[in-house]
Amino acid sequence: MGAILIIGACGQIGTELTKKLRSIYGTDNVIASDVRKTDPEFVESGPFEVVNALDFNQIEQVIEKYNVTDVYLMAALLSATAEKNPAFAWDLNMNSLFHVLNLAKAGKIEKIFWPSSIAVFGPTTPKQNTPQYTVMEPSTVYGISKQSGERWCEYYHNLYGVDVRSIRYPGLISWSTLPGGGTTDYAVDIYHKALENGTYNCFLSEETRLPMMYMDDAIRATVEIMQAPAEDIKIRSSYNLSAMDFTPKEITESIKKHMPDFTISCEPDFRQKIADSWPQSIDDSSAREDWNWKHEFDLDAMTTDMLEHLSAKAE
Ligand code: AKB
Repeated sequence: MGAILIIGACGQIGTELTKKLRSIYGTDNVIASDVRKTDPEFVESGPFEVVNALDFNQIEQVIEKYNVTDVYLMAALLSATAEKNPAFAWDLNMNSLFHVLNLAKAGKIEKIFWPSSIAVFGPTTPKQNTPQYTVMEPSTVYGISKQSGERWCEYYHNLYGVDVRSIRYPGLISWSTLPGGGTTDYAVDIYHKALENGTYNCFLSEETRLPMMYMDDAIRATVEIMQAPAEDIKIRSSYNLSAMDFTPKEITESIKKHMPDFTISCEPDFRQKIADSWPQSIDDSSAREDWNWKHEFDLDAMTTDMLEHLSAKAE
């Protein structure tokens, strides 16, 4: 295996993924890249290149410079931001994927990780325990781009033998990086506001149930699917992946076990409609069977870890 390139390394998942991959494969073998240099500490922590995910030549140059074999394409506009700029979201989410798929088709890289999302499902999908294969009529531009991307991944695998692997991430929660423009972002913000103000105003209604996962589990899943033998990866569109599901009310109850005076209010905005179109819980038995996926964190374990880390960070 040659070097690893992470495109979109400064985002919520990219930052954590870069750290994890560097701890496994060595700092110099993991090239972080993003469209701009954001956090100087992160940028200086190892090899970093400015790469616009829409610029095929830039990606190709970095791949050649570092002898990259594996690419993790994490650059994307998430659900809420994408609704505000549908044309750019479609351009970024689709064309960055085509660039990387075409580099693999041309034999310039060996393996791709590309994240999909529960947003591939829509209002006509069964909401509880949503199966791997089911009705998929996404109603957001983000969901449409992810569903189309899944079809293209499978197509490139079947026709050109491209080794592309993918997970349908649920909402992801981490203490170290903030999410950027998703519908599930409230589940990160709520912990910050609990510690800062003791109260939180949620943009989803208190009974809105969504599938969620702690970042530690999501990163481990990403590493594990990429390390699995190619023949174990039987699904080349994207795997359902699940850990927990909860409502704003339930996460509040979990926080109250540590901070009994914590309160929330709810003022649903445009993101409510997006959340209402998504599954409430996910059946991920294919991932569990094919590459032995197992989650570790449930809601209370995540709350304990989040509050511990965020409190320590604030000191
Ligand atoms: C979002 O809310 O847009 C993302 C996702 C579920 O893909 N977190």
